[in-house]
Amino acid sequence: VHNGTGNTQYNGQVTLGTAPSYTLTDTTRGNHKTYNLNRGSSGTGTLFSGPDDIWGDGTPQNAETAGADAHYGAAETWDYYKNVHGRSGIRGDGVGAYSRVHYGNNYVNAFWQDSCFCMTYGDGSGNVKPLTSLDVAAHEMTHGLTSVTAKLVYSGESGGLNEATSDIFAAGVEFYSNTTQDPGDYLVGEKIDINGNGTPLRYMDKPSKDGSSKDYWYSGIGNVDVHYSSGPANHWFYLLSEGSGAKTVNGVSYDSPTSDGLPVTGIGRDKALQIWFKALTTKFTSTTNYAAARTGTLAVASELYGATSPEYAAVAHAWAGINVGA
Ligand code: ASN
Ligand code: ZN
Repeated sequence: VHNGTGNTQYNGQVTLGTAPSYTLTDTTRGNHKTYNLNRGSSGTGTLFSGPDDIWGDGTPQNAETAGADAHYGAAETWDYYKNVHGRSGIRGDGVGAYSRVHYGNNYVNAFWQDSCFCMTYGDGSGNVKPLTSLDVAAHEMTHGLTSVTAKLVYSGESGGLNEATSDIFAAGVEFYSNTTQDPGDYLVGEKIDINGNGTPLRYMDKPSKDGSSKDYWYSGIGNVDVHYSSGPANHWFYLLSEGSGAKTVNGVSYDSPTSDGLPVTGIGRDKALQIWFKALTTKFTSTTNYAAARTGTLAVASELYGATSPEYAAVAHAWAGINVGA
């Protein structure tokens, strides 16, 4: 075991797993490694290595900085799943994945691939920052989790639920990590300035604030891009966690509506995350749609808290609030 110092762009100074002397290899988290593609777009490039065990300087001009952020994001996501949900690694087998940074030129995205069991980050372009923020890392790594558990097909309603799963646990990881530089929130990608005006990529309290995502389920929602059909499920998670109406959390103001105008009382984020995790890993299948997600989460709420519990009622009310079910 060896730990070095990362000077990240998004989370300040952090501790990174850096064994053996010295590479970005996290021996306490399944040997998760972080590679430098150096603008390439295939293979692994080179494993980050260096003589001083100090990684990056907090600026994107230093090539190690993105490596430090990605390595940290993978570590926090690993710790979240292990400590909050009792799952060791994406497959639950204690084995790490790997990360690749500096993918291509001016690439404004990040992605997970089942084929390499790895995640990859672009550097952004113009004023768009590197895609290595914590919530983006957790989002991508969670695609790995979904693909080895529910295997939600990445199109139609199941695709929207797949995307929402990544956004939901991205929020979970960000609240778990909760650094002063990047406190937990119900926004996705707020650090990378992908729109160039300081707004996040997605909002969970009222998804339509991004201009494209849907707030509520409707019969044709399976026809929109999965990053927009995720909206109702993200909204469900927010309603279940925090309840409807206006609320400020960690300094961010939210105002969450419901499709029927009826109020929803939240049960807290921790319970909402437990419910979604158990539904994902024990109820959902590749073809789960919104109606089936409602059924699955209600079954989980019944198992965890009982069918007459306030938690069960809140799950039902949150689904009703996004126009799913009775
Ligand atoms: N960053 C995107 C995502 O994880 C890449 C994609 O469209 N799959 O959703
Ligand atoms: Zn995604």
